[in-house]
Amino acid sequence: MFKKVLIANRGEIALRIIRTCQEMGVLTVAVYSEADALALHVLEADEAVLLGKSEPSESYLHIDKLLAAAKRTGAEAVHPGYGFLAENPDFAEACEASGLAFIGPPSKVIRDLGSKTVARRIMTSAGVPVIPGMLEAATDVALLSKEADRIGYPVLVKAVAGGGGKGMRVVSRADEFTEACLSAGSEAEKAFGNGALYLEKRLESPRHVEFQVLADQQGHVVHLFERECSIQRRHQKIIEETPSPALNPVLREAMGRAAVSAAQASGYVNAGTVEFLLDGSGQFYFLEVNTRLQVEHPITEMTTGLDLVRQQLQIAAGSPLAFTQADVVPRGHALECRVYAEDPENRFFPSPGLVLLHREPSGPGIRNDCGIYEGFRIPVEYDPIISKLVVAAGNREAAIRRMIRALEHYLIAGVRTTIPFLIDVLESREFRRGSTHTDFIDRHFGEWTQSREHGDLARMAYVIDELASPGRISAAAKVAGVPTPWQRLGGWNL
Ligand code: MV4
Repeated sequence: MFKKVLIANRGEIALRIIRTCQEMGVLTVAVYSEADALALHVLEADEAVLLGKSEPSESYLHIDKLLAAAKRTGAEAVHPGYGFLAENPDFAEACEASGLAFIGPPSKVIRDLGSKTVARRIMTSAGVPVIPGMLEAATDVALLSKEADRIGYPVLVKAVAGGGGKGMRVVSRADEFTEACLSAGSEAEKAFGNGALYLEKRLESPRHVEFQVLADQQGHVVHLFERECSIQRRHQKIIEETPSPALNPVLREAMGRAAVSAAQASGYVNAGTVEFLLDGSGQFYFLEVNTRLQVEHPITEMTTGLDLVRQQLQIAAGSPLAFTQADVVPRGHALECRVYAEDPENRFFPSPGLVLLHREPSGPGIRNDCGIYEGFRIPVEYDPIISKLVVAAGNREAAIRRMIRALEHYLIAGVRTTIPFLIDVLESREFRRGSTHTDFIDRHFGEWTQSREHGDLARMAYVIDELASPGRISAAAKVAGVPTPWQRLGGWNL
């Protein structure tokens, strides 16, 4: 095993990686920008190296500075986390070239799968169903237009270098096609330095279901079942869960096999995620492969009992997987809510700033992956994530109740948070029914304003009570004239 690992990231994911390293007896090197001098990942790592100014380009995205930090501290491996350079093939290649183990797939695999058309060709050859559409990139609008007629409207114009919705346009009619290609192409050129496009048939109101895979250097591949990620807003996931309420055992088996085939066909190594779209008729289609550890990986850890970061380190160090597919038996149900310093009443506008009070929920089946602390100033320069609140319970309904209870007991003052919004979504009839589609938030929560029960006034009453007499929310509920969380839930029998 590596003696020392550099973590090329910040916040909750850097801390998450440090914790596993500590359990494995691996020394850690944190890197940080001027804005993060007092961040938890810096305080918790064995060593920390200042990269430079707060702009990502001067710090967490600066490849040469990261390599120099690894060299200076004698780190043998680099974990990129998610975001920043995690899926940048040039970074992985630079690590490989300087003798550092990149804790992720080989740079060639990142590059192949980063091109959506290359990925679609690989999956087509492997017999993995792909959404009807093009297999070659194009820039010529006349050619693209001919393809659109062949595929049939509505079509989606997508960026070859894209992913996550950037450079993507829905086109319903031929007379809107040219305009959509021009704007998608220039957006893609700006975002990725590559304006090439391709087309897919547009699926209507699909679900997003992704499979976690692990592949070792010896060629073994297993999947760790799925995550349902349909509850999104502008391509930002908000709530994730496993198992997906949309799958039955037969479909799960077929999609799991397809995910393993996808990994094998691309020469995958390390942890990855195969994304699928699922249509109303139960047909699934390959969407893309995320070649990183994902934000939502903890729900898979909760139901499988595996530590994905430990698996990643062992694979990168050359160990074969210590289990087979038959050994992976998921149990119960897990949910993740992304708690952000954002104002859900003002189009989720970032609300960074000083955290005046931070009391985390605890109890059976609760995990909070958090990168901040009371007194920390959430910087304006980065994603304003506070934490990922994760719960596990015996079944979906018990997990939802546990999550609502945990969110009610998560007290934060000083910044606006998404907590009141999350509670309303979890309490909604549509979510309870498991009717999770990619247009769920637009359809049911497009115009959200805080409710009396979960709004800032009720929550602030809890905060005041917590300060006066820690641990007692019920008195505060009385003051605010609202029922306590447990009164509304009506008990939680598991
Ligand atoms: C689609 C689609 C419908 N049909 N492709 C959005 C992000 C990008 N990775 C792919 N996306 C979509 N591709 C076809 N052919 C609908 C979406 C989509 C979506 C996908 C997953 C999760 C949330 C989404 C929200 C809106 C649209």
